[in-house]
Amino acid sequence: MHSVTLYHWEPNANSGKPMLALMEKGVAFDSHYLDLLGFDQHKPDYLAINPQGTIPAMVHGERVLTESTAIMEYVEETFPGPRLMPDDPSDRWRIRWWMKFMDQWLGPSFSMIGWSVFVGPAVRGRDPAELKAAVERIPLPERRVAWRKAITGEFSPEEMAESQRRVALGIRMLEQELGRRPWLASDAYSLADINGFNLAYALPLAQPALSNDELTPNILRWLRAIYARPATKACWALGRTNLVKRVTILEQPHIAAGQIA
Ligand SMILES: N[C@@H](CCC(=O)N[C@@H](CS)C(=O)NCC(=O)O)C(=O)O
Repeated sequence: MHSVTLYHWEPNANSGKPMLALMEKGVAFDSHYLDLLGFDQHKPDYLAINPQGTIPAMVHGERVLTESTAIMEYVEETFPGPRLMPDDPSDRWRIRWWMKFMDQWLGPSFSMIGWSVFVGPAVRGRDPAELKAAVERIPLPERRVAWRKAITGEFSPEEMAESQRRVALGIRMLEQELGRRPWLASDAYSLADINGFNLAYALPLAQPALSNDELTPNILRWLRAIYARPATKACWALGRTNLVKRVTILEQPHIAAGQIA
């Protein structure tokens, strides 16, 4: 039994951020896997920890922490191990700039596409009455709306087009920024890279027309460098679904434009 327990789903998006930060720092933790597709996050045991019913949450001693990026910063500041935030104020600003951009603007668009192509189809075939009851138990109204749309496939063409526009713009911005330095926001590996990898690890598979070795060589170099890190390998090994197995696309030495993986 460790002093840290992390409640998480797959090493993906918000769950993967504190998972990977803990592993990079070498912090031992009890892993409590919640099956998001089985609605574990809305069950009373977990709501007692995070009443919002969203994942992840971390318990450190008596303290309960939520919000994945804020948890990563807590992990960085609380535990010894390799630094994931540099000292230089302008680097720290750039790291936080990118994390805010990804959390508030780009991430929700990736998420909408992911929910429409993965989460929705994964649960849609279940008993409708059971699904209706599960959705009614969701505490946050906005999450209830997201689940309803994923289940019924009712993301509107306008909102999907806006998400795709943001993803395309976000890819261009990432490619440009990664042409300036080895890592996303500073010369050393940082929380911004952990955040970005969780969003973009399957980019060449999810957006093959926009991201590949020919169009976005800097993004591909960056993703492969993060995937090669022992902490990333250990973290992704905890994945149980096909969603996170998509990371193995990064084992291909060259992903050509138009390649069907
Ligand atoms: N801002 C929160 C968002 C947490 C969140 O919405 N997590 C998603 C998974 S990536 C979730 O719990 N979805 C389950 C649900 O809505 O039922 C964070 O960064 O931790």
